[in-house]
Amino acid sequence: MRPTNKLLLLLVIVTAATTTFAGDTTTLCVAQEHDALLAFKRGITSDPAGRLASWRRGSDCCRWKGVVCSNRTGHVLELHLGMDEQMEDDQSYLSGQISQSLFSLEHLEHLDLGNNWLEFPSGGQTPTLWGCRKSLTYLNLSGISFDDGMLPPQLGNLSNLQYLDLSYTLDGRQPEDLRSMQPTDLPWLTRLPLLHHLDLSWVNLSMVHDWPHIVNMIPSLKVLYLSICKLESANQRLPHLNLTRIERLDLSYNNFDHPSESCWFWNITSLTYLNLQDNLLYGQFPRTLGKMTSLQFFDFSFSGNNLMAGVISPNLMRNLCNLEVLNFEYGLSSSSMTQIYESLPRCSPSKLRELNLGWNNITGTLPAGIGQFTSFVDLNLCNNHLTGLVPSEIFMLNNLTSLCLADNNLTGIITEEVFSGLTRLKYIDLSSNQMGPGFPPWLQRLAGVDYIDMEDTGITGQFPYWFSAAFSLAKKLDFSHNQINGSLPNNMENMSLHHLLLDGNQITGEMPPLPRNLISFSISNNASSGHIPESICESPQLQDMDLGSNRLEGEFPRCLRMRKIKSLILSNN
Ligand SMILES: *[C@@H]1O[C@H](CO)[C@@H](O)[C@H](O)[C@H]1NC(C)=O
Ligand SMILES: *[C@@H]1O[C@H](CO)[C@@H](O)[C@H](O)[C@H]1NC(C)=O
Ligand SMILES: *[C@@H]1O[C@H](CO)[C@@H](O)[C@H](O)[C@H]1NC(C)=O
Ligand SMILES: *[C@@H]1O[C@H](CO)[C@@H](O)[C@H](O)[C@H]1NC(C)=O
Ligand SMILES: *[C@@H]1O[C@H](CO)[C@@H](O)[C@H](O)[C@H]1NC(C)=O
Ligand SMILES: *[C@@H]1O[C@H](CO)[C@@H](O)[C@H](O)[C@H]1NC(C)=O
Ligand SMILES: *[C@@H]1O[C@H](CO)[C@@H](O)[C@H](O)[C@H]1NC(C)=O
Ligand SMILES: *[C@@H]1O[C@H](CO)[C@@H](O)[C@H](O)[C@H]1NC(C)=O
Ligand SMILES: *[C@@H]1O[C@H](CO)[C@@H](O)[C@H](O)[C@H]1NC(C)=O
Ligand SMILES: *[C@@H]1O[C@H](CO)[C@@H](O)[C@H](O)[C@H]1NC(C)=O
Ligand SMILES: *[C@@H]1O[C@H](CO)[C@@H](O)[C@H](O)[C@H]1NC(C)=O
Ligand SMILES: CC(=O)N[C@H]1CO[C@H](CO)[C@@H](O)[C@@H]1O
Repeated sequence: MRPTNKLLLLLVIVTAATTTFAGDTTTLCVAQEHDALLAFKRGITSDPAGRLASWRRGSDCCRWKGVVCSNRTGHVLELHLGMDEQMEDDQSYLSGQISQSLFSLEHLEHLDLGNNWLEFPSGGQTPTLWGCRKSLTYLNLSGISFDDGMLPPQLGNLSNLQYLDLSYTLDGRQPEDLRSMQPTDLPWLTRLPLLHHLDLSWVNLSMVHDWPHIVNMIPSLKVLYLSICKLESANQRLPHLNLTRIERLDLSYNNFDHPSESCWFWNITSLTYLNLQDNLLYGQFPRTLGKMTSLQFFDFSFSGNNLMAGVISPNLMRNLCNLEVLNFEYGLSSSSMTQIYESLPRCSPSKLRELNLGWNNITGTLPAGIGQFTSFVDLNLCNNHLTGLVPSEIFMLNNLTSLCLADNNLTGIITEEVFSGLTRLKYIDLSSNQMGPGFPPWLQRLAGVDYIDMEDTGITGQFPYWFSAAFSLAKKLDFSHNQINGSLPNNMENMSLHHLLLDGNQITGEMPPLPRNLISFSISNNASSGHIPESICESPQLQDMDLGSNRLEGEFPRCLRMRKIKSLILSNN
């Protein structure tokens, strides 16, 4: 070979590997990859936000938006084209077909196309020989549609994959006939030995009966999201559990309809997150739940069928010292407060922030010991059959921001002791209990609360003199359906209130100036009298006002400033 030829050959190789583009000496974009990316761009039929505007022929593709190259070799390593939550407006979706060219990028490690309106090449066109099959570690196709209604088994060739997000890919978009002909099959998943994050949420897996066996053959899994997958059961028997590293398991919104005790996953002590919301599981929880000491989040809400839901055995969760969130809303068969209370974690310090026991027909009284759960931020006991007095220890919950005791048969709060607590409370709902007669004096101590719901709590008598001052910072007050009489306080105008609800009381007298920032005000079914005052024009934000069924007379004042009004009820009967 003559020297000149050799030189020529060398030149060709150099050109192919590191072609640089005119005018820029620091760029490294590889020509083939530049072309592959442009081929992808050609498949995009709509890009209203111009997210690919910088992708121009002849320019350095390493500087294109969303493209990350290796500083050393100039190869494209990452493509960030997913829609993250900040961008979530209809204008920024890419739509079109995903070009096969993308999969020829041999060094691509990270491919994120999540949440765009893109279609994956269908059927025979699905690339088999993925150029990136050795390099890809992260693949996000969330929300992409697979035309033929099937996850391509070729994905099993991506042997270095660690993150795989295929959520919402088969979101009911499969044509009916294909759906029944080609049930989504999963064995290819077991060819991904490094996978630790798998999200198949909202993929119809109703035909994949052996799903626990398949996932059990991916021992590397740390995160498994199978929410809304139409899974029929979770009571398969696994001879041996390989998932010893799994931390997060989301099986919410499936159709498990068997005793919860028979589920296969209770032995996994590495779990920190377990979501079983919205299934039909029922019966006793197994003792092994009590050994899941890493658990931080457990959601069993909206479980069970009409007859049976979860049953907590005594002391069950006592040692779950890492629990932060426990949600049993609509999830327990009628049980007693004592029984549940006894089974809560007893740890020092306690980490339990959120306890939701709403809508469970729980009977009994609130134990004084509740005051030791000083870590509570959100406590929900709404819609149960609790009776008796709320113990004064509730005021020891200094971190509490939200408290719901609505719709029980509670008869008041013990407040003899001096207390300084509930300083962070923002939301309190005591509606449909018996908190009267008389305005409960402890309400004065809820100075920082935004939302106070005291509807239907048996309050009688007049508004106390401290009303406006005590609630000066509140945004919403609901005192409707009580027996409050006398006239409205006449020093309300500087209150911060946005919503004031006083329907169905026995309020009399003329209407004083209202809080200036009011958005909604209702005082229907009372006995307010006189003219509607001009001062109402000083609340320019008013949108909804119900003054119906009172004894008001005259015309509504002509307000130039009240432009936002949407609904105004004045009828007197
Ligand atoms: C490439 O270099 C830039 C700036 O010099 C640096 O911020 C970036 O992290 C480097 N990227 C890689 C993949 O090394
Ligand atoms: C995939 O992309 C979606 C949308 O941007 C995002 O919400 C999700 O967290 C991503 N998945 C992974 C595993 O990073
Ligand atoms: C990729 O996967 C498909 C389907 O599983 C298979 O037929 C094909 O041989 C695989 N190709 C390579 C290169 O592994
Ligand atoms: C889920 O798949 C099954 C079996 O292919 C089918 O009968 C069912 O209609 C599908 N459900 C939805 C909501 O697509
Ligand atoms: C996982 O456990 C099963 C038994 O359930 C066993 O047959 C299989 O070989 C294990 N797989 C891996 C990858 O460890
Ligand atoms: C779970 O643990 C129990 C008791 O330790 C044992 O009998 C059962 O076989 C275990 N199940 C699995 C799937 O490992
Ligand atoms: C609570 O009781 C009502 C009426 O008895 C019943 O309809 C409802 O299903 C019960 N709820 C739970 C969670 O058991
Ligand atoms: C209360 O909240 C603060 C800050 O959020 C936290 O540092 C503190 O540990 C909490 N107290 C308890 C008893 O959990
Ligand atoms: C409260 O008690 C009354 C009478 O004892 C009963 O009729 C009602 O159903 C109870 N309400 C709740 C929410 O438990
Ligand atoms: C208001 O109600 C209280 C308690 O029911 C009653 O004692 C008082 O006489 C009533 N006052 C008026 C003005 O109706
Ligand atoms: C409301 O604020 C204004 C201006 O600061 C003040 O003049 C007025 O006295 C206040 N009204 C009441 C009832 O505190
Ligand atoms: C004085 C008066 O008319 N009060 C009525 C206010 O509304 C409640 C509830 O509808 C009625 O019971 C009162 O009679």
